[in-house]
Amino acid sequence: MLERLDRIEKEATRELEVARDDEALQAWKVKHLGRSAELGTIFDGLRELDKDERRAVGKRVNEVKTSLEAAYQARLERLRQEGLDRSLREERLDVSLPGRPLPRGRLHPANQMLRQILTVWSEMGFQIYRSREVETDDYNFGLLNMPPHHPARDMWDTFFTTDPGVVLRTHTSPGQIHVMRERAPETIRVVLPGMCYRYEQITSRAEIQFNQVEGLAVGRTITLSDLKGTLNAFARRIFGEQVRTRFRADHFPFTEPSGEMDIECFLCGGEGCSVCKGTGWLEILGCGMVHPTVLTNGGYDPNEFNGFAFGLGPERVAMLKHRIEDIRYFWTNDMRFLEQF
Ligand code: FA5
Repeated sequence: MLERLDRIEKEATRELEVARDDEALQAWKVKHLGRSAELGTIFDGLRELDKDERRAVGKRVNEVKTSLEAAYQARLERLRQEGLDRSLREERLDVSLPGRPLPRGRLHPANQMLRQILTVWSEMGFQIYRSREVETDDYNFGLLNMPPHHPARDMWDTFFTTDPGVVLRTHTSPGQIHVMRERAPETIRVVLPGMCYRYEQITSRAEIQFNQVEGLAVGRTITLSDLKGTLNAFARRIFGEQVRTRFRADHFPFTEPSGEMDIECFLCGGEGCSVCKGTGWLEILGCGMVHPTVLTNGGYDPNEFNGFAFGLGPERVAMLKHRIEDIRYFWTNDMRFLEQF
């Protein structure tokens, strides 16, 4: 019996040495130290032995069991240590490596410009007012002094919808009527930003979708000088104190008199180049004194009230400020362009 115990100890020890993972170790434990292990059977059979033999074998069974348990613990510890060493060796972490940069989203350059422009106007006391992008024909044209079939409607190539009388706004000017009808007879000082749509030939300076910022001031003593002074103050805040501007007479049915404001060309410094088509100036906005008919349509008595209005293109302003040569970059989603802002 004692030899059998020696054999069990020897075999179990040998098997333990080749157990290389948790699974094998577990199987070994069940086989040699579990309920139906050979060692247990000997233990159960002790009572059938005579007294002296029972003492000797019992002692030896306990010794073997204790030694196997100790060997199991040692092996378990060793395997854990080996696993730890291996993972430290193979999955080594270089804490001095620079981290991987997480790409951060940012504002689109058109929105950055729009926000900058709106900040300037709000600092100058203009309230920001939102207005709809889908308009009725009446708001986009009729109430702005362009009744049906008026030839001036052709100044804007319009996207019509399948609903008769509903269009995508071609400019932010219909917002003037919304504000006036909401505020009359109070005085007004607002800007209305937003997207406009025109069925136009796309070129380096014209898109079919672009932002505008409309401005409207209504009061009792507003003059053309107020309009010019306000727009010049705006230009200085956006382009710097040195900026040169000029006003040209123009025609819009909803203002009288009407004009356009140009900024001196950034590329040639006013000498004339391909960007400014040789003129030395770049147009950024249309403006004028609000037409009496428009004031009336907005709910104001033109004998008592007057006002000025303007509509500027933020993308055109951004092109000037950042020397962007082609407006199409704004909406082609080219990351090489967008990441520069
Ligand atoms: C108008 O849209 C008038 N509603 C502006 C106005 C408002 C005049 C109030 C008087 C009183 P115009 O079509 O010129 O005018 O456009 C105004 C500005 O929008 C232009 O100066 C330009 O900066 C911008 N803009 C016009 N068309 C485009 C286009 N296709 N792509 C990009 N920007 C444009």
